[in-house]
Amino acid sequence: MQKVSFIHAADIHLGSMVHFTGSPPNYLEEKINEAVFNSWNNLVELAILKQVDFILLAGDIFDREQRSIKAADIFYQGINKLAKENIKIFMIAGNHDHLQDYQSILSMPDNFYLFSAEKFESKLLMFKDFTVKIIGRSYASREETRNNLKDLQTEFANFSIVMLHTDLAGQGSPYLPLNKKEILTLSNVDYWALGHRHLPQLIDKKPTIAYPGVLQARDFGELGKGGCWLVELIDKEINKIEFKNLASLEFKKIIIKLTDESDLETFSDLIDILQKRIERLYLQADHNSIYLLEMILKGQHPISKLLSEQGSEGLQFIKDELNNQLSQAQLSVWIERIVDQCINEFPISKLEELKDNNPLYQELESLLVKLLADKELKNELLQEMGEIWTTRTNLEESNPLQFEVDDDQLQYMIEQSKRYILNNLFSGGK
Ligand SMILES: [Mn+2]
Repeated sequence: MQKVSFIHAADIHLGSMVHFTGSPPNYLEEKINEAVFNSWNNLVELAILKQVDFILLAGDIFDREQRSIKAADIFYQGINKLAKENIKIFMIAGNHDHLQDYQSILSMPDNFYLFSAEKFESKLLMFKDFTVKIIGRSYASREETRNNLKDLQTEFANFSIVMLHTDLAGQGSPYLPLNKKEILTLSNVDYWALGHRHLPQLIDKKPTIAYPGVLQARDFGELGKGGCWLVELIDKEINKIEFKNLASLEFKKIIIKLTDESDLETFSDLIDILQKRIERLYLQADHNSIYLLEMILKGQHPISKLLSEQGSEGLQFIKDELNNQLSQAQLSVWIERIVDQCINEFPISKLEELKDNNPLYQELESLLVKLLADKELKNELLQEMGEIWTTRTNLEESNPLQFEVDDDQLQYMIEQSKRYILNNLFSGGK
C-alpha cells in the first residue's frame, strides 16, 4: 500500500494586511498585522507535521506582482524549511502575482518550482507504486484569456492534477474564462487544484474540483476560517480530503435581536447585553484565535429611538466602551463596528392606521416595495444615488473610491429611508 499526501492552498496574498479600524491594544495590533504572514508559517508547520510529499500553490500567493521584500523573505524561509524535509512545492502565479516583468528577488532552492507563463507544463513525480503528474501555467499578465485546454499535455499519469487560477465564470471573465463543464471535458484529470475564489469550496468529488480560499481572511467579505485542503492518496485514489484551518484571526458577524430585551432602557444596559453576547462567544471560541466583530442590532425596541437620535456618535461610544473592557480583560476580541439595523420605533398600531387610511403613506409603501422588485426602477434608483455606488461585487475589481451595494445593502438603505420618512413626516400625527 502506497500513501502519498499533499496540501492544496491558494490566494495567500502575502504582503497584504488584515483591515481594521481604531487602535486595538498593542498585544492585539501586532498579531493582527502579522496574521497573513503567520498563516503561511502555519501552512509550513502543517506540511512538516503531516510530512506531506508536496504542496500546490494555485496563484495569488503574493498580493502584488512586485513582491515586497518582507513577503519574499518570509516565503523563502518557509520554502527553505520545507526543503530540509524534502517537501516539494509547485506554484502557479495568478492575477495578483502574474509574471509580467517578473524577477525573483531571492534564489529559491530546488524543491520549489514556479510554472512558467509561456505554456502548460507538467511535472512527473514517481512514487514507489504509482506516478503523479502536476500540470500548471502561470498568468502572463493581470488578465489571462488563454483558455485553450487543448494545450494541456494529454499524456496523463496514474494520478493527474491540474492547477488553474480561475473564477470558473466562463465566457467573458478576465480570469481564465472557463466553466465547470468545459474543464470536465478533460476526462483524465483526477484533481483540479483551483485558486482565485476567496472562500473554500469542494465543488465536486470525482474528479475533485476544489478551491481552498484564502489562508487568512482580511475583511468582512471573507468570513469564516481560512485554510487549505489536506489530501491523502492511497494507491492512486483519494482516501481523504480534509479542510485545515490555518488562520489566526477570524471575522465574525453577530446579530443581536433586541425585540424581547426587557431590561433595556439606557446605553449602559445595551453595553451589558452586548458584553454578555461577547462572553458567550468567547466561551465557545478557539482561544488561539483573534476575533474581529461586527455587531448588528436588529428587531423592534424602544431603545432604537435613543440610538437613532445619537446616530453614529452613540454607536461609536458604545463600541469604545466595549473595546476598553475587552482590552482590560486582555481578550483577543476587537469590535470593528456596531451597526444599528433596528426597525423604526414607530408604534405598530399607528403604522396599521396609516396603512389603512393614509393615501400618502400607501403610495410610499408601494413605491418602496416596487423599488426592490422592479429591475428598471432599481437601476434608476442606483443612478440617482450617484456614481459613488456600484453594483459590481467582484473582489478583484474593487475600487476604494466606490461603495458596493448588493441587494441586502439596498434593502437596508430603503428600510432606513422609510424609517427616516416615517419619523419626519408622520410622527407628528398629521
Ligand atoms: Mn486571484
